[in-house]
This record gives sequence, structure tokens and C-alpha cells, in this order.
Amino acid sequence: VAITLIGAPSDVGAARLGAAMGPEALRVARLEQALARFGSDVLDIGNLAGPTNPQADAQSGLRHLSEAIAWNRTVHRAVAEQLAAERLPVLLGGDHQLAVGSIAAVAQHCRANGKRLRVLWLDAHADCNTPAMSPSGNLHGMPVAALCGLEPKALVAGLADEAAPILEAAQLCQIGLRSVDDQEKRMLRELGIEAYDMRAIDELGMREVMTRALRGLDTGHVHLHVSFDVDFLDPEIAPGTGTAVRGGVNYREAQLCMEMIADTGCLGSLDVVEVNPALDIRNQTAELVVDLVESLFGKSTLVRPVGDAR
Ligand code: DIR
Ligand code: MN
Ligand code: MN
Ligand code: MN
Repeated sequence: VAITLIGAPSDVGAARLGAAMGPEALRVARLEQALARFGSDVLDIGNLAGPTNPQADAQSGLRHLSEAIAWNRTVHRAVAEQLAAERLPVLLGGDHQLAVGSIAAVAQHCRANGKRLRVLWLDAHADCNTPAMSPSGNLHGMPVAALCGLEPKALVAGLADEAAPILEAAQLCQIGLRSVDDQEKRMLRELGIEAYDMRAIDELGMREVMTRALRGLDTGHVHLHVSFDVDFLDPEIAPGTGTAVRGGVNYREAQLCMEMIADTGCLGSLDVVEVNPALDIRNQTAELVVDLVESLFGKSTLVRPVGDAR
């Protein structure tokens, strides 16, 4: 596959500044060079331009809506362009509200090409707050709500045909959850989103969770989008992120998760978001992410016949 790295240095959706330095941290950790072994060619198109964080207060339950809209339009255009060129876009965030623009472009591409879309949301959080429910007003806690057709609808305006939501709940699967707000919990239930929290990972093991999450991908024409919020990982191994929550996915579990996704051969696009070098220790979070992304693109210790893992 041909891979394109797209930097999106936004932290307008987050509570803490610093995620805007995420793309640079990933470059310093040599993401492009690491992927060169797995892609037919890897192109880094540099950083998109967008507004900086005005550090304003919330207005009607939202902080920095107009800035987030600007970022998502730019991201949408860049991701759509790469997909149209038959390249695999890797969006380097930046905060997680950028996934709205990215996934909107992917969904459009799938519709136009008769592909079935499946989205894996790897995150400590469900990111399914609406402005009315959000305890923070931060937009990185709302992309799933917006993608599923809830408020803030302004975030998706112009990114999709307004009649239908960009994502059906059945296309989405969340893994790694351990910090979900009360009303958000009810919303996940109401929407019927398939979700595996840390307890599910403890009880079933990562292998069974991934087997379930990846069910049905072998039936052809599936585009798998992975939206990887690095706070999915345990803060002991990945401290460089804005809203770290203890009790996260450990190193071996994360590797298995990525390897099982790679085995499907369906990976079509990727977001790597919420790397915050200002909170990191010697860039170890970005380095770990590069290590995991190698597995996601097919790095494996031994030669394994396809399908051997399951
Ligand atoms: C919380 C935290 N649920 C909120 N969300 C985070 O502010 O909506 N999302 N950290 O990544
Ligand atoms: Mn997130
Ligand atoms: Mn998160
Ligand atoms: Mn977040």
C-alpha cells in the first residue's frame, strides 16, 4: 500500500495544550522511516494549517466550535484527496475531534466505492458526549456523538449529506473504555454501540475481544478505519497524553490488538491522536506509538501464514 502521513497540529478540542505538537513528536520518533518497511511508498505531506487554541470559555456547552469546524474541513479535504489517490491516509493529531473530518471523508469514500465501513475506536473514553451532556465542553469528548448524527451537528455541516448520520452505530466498535460519563453511558446503550471496556478485556482477554470486534471482516470489500487515541494505552507506558486514565491496555495487549487488525488485511485508514509531548517523558509515548503502528501495518516476529492467528 501507498501511505500518506498528514499532520494536523490541533489542540482546540482538548482541555490541555500540547497535542498540537503530536505530529512533530511522531516524526522525531521516525514514524515515516518505520512505515517505509511496510508501505510501497510513504509520503509525509507535512502539517495542515488551522487555528490555534484561543483558550476561551465554553459557550452553550462548547469550547472552540468555530476553530474545530475549520480544522475538520481541512482534515476532511486532505483525507479525501489521499483516498481518491488510492493511498492510505494516516492522520497525525492533534486532538480527537479531528476524527470527525477524517471519518466523514472515509465514509464518503466507502459509499462512492461500494465498500463496507467498520470503525474501531481505541480509547479510554467513549467520546460520545453532546454539548448538553458534556461535563467539560471540550470537543475531543464529542466526535462519536457528532458522527452518529447527534449534536454538535455544526461540526459535520458540509462534510456529509445532512439527511443521514455519517456513521451508523453498528459500524462502530469501541475498545479500551474506562472513563465514561453517566449520561454518556446511557447514550452508548441507547445508540447500541458495541463497546469493550477494560473489564471486558480483563475477563475475555484481548484475543477474544479482538476476535469479536473483527468479526465479519473476511466477507470482502471492507474498509477498516482505526481511530487510535493514545490514552487507550496504560499511562505507565504512555504518559504523554492529555487525559490519561490508569488501568489501561498494557504493552502485550496493545501489540496483539494491532497484530490482529493487521491480519485482517482490511486496514484502510488511521488516526493517531492525542499524543501530547508536553506531558511526555523523553518522547516515549510517540516511540511506543511508532512501535505499535508497525504491528498495525504487519510487523510480526515470525513468518505467519495468513489466518494462522485465528
Ligand atoms: C470527558 C473526557 N468525557 C469529556 N473526555 C475525553 O470531557 O467529555 N476524551 N478526555 O478524550
Ligand atoms: Mn478520544
Ligand atoms: Mn481518550
Ligand atoms: Mn481526548
